[in-house]
Amino acid sequence: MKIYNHLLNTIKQKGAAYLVLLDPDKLPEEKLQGFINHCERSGVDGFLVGGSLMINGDFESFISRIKLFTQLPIIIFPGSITQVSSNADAILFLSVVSGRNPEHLIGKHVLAAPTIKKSGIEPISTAYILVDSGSTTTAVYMSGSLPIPRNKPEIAAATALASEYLGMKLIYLEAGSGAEQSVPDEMVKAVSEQCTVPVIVGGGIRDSATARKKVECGASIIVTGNFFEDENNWDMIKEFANAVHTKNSILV
Ligand code: 1GP
Repeated sequence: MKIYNHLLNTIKQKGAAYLVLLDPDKLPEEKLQGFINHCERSGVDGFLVGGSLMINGDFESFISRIKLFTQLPIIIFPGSITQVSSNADAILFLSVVSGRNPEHLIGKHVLAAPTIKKSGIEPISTAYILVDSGSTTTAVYMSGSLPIPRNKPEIAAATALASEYLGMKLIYLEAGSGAEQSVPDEMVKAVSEQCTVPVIVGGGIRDSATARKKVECGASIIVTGNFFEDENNWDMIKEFANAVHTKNSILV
């Protein structure tokens, strides 16, 4: 539980943790080192790595390259069962608990578990809750499941609580990468009030004030991906990190 405990400590010390998503299909190889250096200097707490399709290159070498450039935790955020690498530190062992598709609740897990064990990386059991964000996101489409309606925070809260009772260590509220709307504040609040395990919020977060607001509503980990695929935005990573780190923030 090294990485999980590291996340818990970071949350305790900083108020919340800030993770940046690296998608092999969206981040060109030549920009990888520069982006990672930028994130490290700006106070990012770790990287999630994964993608829905993996059209470009191979996952293993992408992870190896990231490892060359950073000491920060590298946590796989798998888009499929092929996204496992011993070069990462941990993997979010995601179950799409918002849906009722058995393949994404347990089926894929049976196939992936032996490979994860062999790789030696730390699996972190995570309840993956897809939330409607105004249009069909890749995550909703690929999982073949319905997201939780935006105006039903009580369903999200009950789903999260059931997941915690089942032993899951993290709750991931996901609006979907590039979502039009982020997870509603009321839903973040309702879920955070029900659960004692950390709540991750991601999808459609494009400004630091929104990131801060999610933390104020109870989120313990904020994830951004899309917004920093544009190099012109890299100077704002620090602003995001400071907004998330409520305990030691010097807001810029
Ligand atoms: C996706 O939550 C992450 O799984 C990040 O979403 O790319 O919209 O920031 P964005």
